Amino acid sequence: MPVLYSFRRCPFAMRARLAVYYSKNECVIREILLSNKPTELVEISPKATVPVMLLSNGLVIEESLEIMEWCFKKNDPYNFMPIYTQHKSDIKKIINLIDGPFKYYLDRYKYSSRYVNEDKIKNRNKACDVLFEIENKINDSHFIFNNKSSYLDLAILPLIRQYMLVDRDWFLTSMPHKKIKNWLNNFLESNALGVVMMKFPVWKRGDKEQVFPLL
Ligand SMILES: N[C@@H](CCC(=O)N[C@@H](CS)C(=O)NCC(=O)O)C(=O)O
Repeated sequence: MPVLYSFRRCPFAMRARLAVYYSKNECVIREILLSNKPTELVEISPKATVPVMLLSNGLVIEESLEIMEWCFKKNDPYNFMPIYTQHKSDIKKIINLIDGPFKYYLDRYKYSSRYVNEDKIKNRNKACDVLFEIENKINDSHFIFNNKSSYLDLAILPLIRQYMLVDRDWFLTSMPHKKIKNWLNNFLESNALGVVMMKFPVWKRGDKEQVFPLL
């Protein structure tokens, strides 16, 4: 079984866990602390960000989007890949908006105390402007492509969820993008989110391996 190094709250690690879940694959999950990374992780991936997936043939995948692709190439019971392949350049553009400018403003909003010269609310509003571009793409079925979750949902909703969590009241009452709210809400209410947010103890060498997902 592949081994997934993960950190529960990390939106990129959530991508990987969602992909394992939606592809009906299985892996061994090793929950880590970013403040105390296990040497086993650093040895296979010196950049040591999570998620990292170690395949049974020894190959190491160090980027969340690549882990997603690996999962769905192996198994794709919900047919995510055909839509992904068909709209690849649009999907990549949206993901780049989220991983680039949106994440930049999100960090300065969420961790405003770490950025002394940055204004929290200004950054919240800038991130909101980025979301406006996505709001316009959501269709009447509350999704971007077709009428069901897609690869794109798994890739970006974990980061939009993080944005919501900084100030849930503001998001629910004053965030202007109504379609984004509905779209996020579908995700928040999904079984998938419950499964991927299950808590596991921090892994250390010698522990019994934990299979993921636990259904
Ligand atoms: N581009 C990477 C980003 C992963 C990332 O930045 N993960 C964060 C946690 S959310 C991390 O591991 N940071 C390293 C650290 O805090 O030491 C991916 O998509 O996998």
